[in-house]
This record gives sequence, structure tokens and C-alpha cells, in this order.
Amino acid sequence: MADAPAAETTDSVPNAPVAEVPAFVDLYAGTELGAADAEAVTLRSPAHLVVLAGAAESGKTTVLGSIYERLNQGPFAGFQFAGSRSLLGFEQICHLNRLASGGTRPDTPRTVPSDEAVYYHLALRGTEPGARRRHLLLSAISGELFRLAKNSREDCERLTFLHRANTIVVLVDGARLAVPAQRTNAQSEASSILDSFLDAKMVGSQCRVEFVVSKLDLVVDAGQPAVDFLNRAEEKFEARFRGRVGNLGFRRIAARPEVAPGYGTLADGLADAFVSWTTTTSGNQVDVWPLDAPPSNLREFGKYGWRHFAQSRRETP
Ligand SMILES: Nc1nc2c(ncn2[C@@H]2O[C@H](COP(=O)(O)OP(=O)(O)OP(=O)(O)O)[C@@H](O)[C@H]2O)c(=O)[nH]1
Ligand SMILES: [Mg+2]
Repeated sequence: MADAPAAETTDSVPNAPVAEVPAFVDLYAGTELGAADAEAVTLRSPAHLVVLAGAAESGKTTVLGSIYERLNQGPFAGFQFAGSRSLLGFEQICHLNRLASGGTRPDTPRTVPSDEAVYYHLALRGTEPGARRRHLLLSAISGELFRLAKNSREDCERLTFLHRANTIVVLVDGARLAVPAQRTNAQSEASSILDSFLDAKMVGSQCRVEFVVSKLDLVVDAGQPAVDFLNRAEEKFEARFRGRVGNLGFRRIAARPEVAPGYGTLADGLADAFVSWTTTTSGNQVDVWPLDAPPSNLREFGKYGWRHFAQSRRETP
């Protein structure tokens, strides 16, 4: 796979005049991005933001790693890999999944708790001829960050990036749905994640929201009672949130199934999920902040970048 370009062309403004060579060029360490770096990516090119939210160990990081691995192997879900600002970050989360790690079975490193969201960047190009490059930012809300947000509306409001999410994925841990003593909690925790976000008005009106059951292999393996519970849980999510979320969906995936591939007739669901998560819905086609004024909660760094790129867009014929 090709390395990420050190500095990308401004592919969002194809005819922008080249004013002068900048004195400094931003270099990315290649690890996962903090808020300022993610802002810089967004300001430079339209970027689609997908947020994965879920309780600890619900499978968020595995989903990110599996998407990256699939893109590594060739075209995936109609996209091919076209660069990343966070290659090292992806490599770190995939390491335990590989033979080179020396582990006896695939695993995902525990995400280090943090009170800041981190982002992973992917540049993608559609497999059809002449397809343009598009940018994707993926963020997983860590168990700890989510715990803080769940317990306090103030902390939830700190997750300001949720406002800008094009897609919010609420993961429901299939491993817990498989265990009778844990399934009710798993269901109500997933519900309460979306409740908190909605109560704090963090979900944009055009945002796609999906409840996604992870580790479907374990649910299926646990037998019909687990599958029945899952069906009822989805009905309850539907009844509770359909009126409050304009673009609500449901999905079941197994980003890293433990049982042999091809279990039952179920595919792992990741390719379909990825297409849905990266599809822009009509109301937020632009995938960028409006040009009139920078958002008031932006840091100075972000405001500077916003003005710079807003200016170059205005100058574009
Ligand atoms: N059987 C099975 N196990 C899975 C699947 N996806 C993830 N896992 C396992 O679930 C465990 C937790 O996955 P993570 O991706 O680390 O979960 P997380 O939500 O990022 O966890 P935190 O970052 O600690 O909050 C790991 O041991 C994974 O190997 C799956 O599709 N099937
Ligand atoms: Mg994690």
C-alpha cells in the first residue's frame, strides 16, 4: 500500500489560484489525529465525519481496524485507499490482529482512556474511472469519554464534534447480548448513549444514526433466545427513537468473527455498513462548515485555518 502523502493537494478547490509557496508545511506524525489536526483536514478538503459510540469493549476499535485492513487488501465497498494522515495510528490498532504480533489469536489493543476525542483519517477514491478523492474522518468515543458524557450533560456538551458528525454509529455489544444476565444492560446502555446525545442536542438534523449490533457471530452462536432478544431490542430502539431521529437505521455486523468465516448465511456486514456510513445524505452534501463565519466554539488555530481556506474558496472561480 502506498504511504500517505506528506502534504496533500487541495483537491476540494481544483482551480484555486496558487498564491505563494507557504513558509511552513504541516507535517503529520501519522498517529491518530487530535482535534486541531482533524480541524485542519476538514478545513483543507470536505471531510465526512463518522463517529462510533459505544460502551467499553463494544468493538469500536475493531471496526476501525477491520475497515483499514480491508482497504489494505484491495478495493473495499466500492472504494480504494488513497492516503491517510493517520497510518501509524491504524497500524497500531491492527498490530495485535496480525501474526507478526506473536499473539495466539487476533485481538485489539484496549483504547487508552482519554478525555479528548481522537480521529483517524482516510482518503478514498471510488473504484469507478475518474472518481474524485474524498476524505473521511473516523472517531471512536472511548469507553471513558463516553462514561463521562453519559453521566453529565455538561460533559456530553464538551463532545462538540458530534454536532458535525455526518453519521453516528451506536454500537450494541453482541458479546453481552449473547449472555442472558448481561443483555438487558447492553440494550439499555446503547439506548442511553443516544438519549444523552439527543438530550444535549448534539445530533444534527441531517445526521444518519445507526444502531449497530457488533460481534454478531457471538449472538448467533448463543442460539435462538439471543437472536429473539436482539430482534425485540431493535423494535424497542425503533419505537423509542424513530420520532426523534430523522435518519435512523439498524444493522448487524461481525467485524472480526471468532467462529469460522461463512457461519450460517451471514456475511460480516462491514462492506454494506461502510457504504451506508460514508454516504452523504441530501441535507449535508457539502460536508464542510458554512463559509459565513467560523463556529464560535472553534479554537484560535481552527479559526485561523477556517479564514484561510474560506478565503481561498471564495477566490475560486
Ligand atoms: N467474536 C467477536 N469478537 C469481536 C468482534 N469484534 C470485536 N471483537 C472483540 O471484542 C473485544 C473488544 O473490542 P474493541 O474493538 O477493543 O472494543 P472497543 O469498543 O474499542 O473497546 P474500548 O476501546 O476498550 O472501549 C476485542 O477482544 C475484540 O477482539 C467480532 O465481530 N466478533
Ligand atoms: Mg477501543
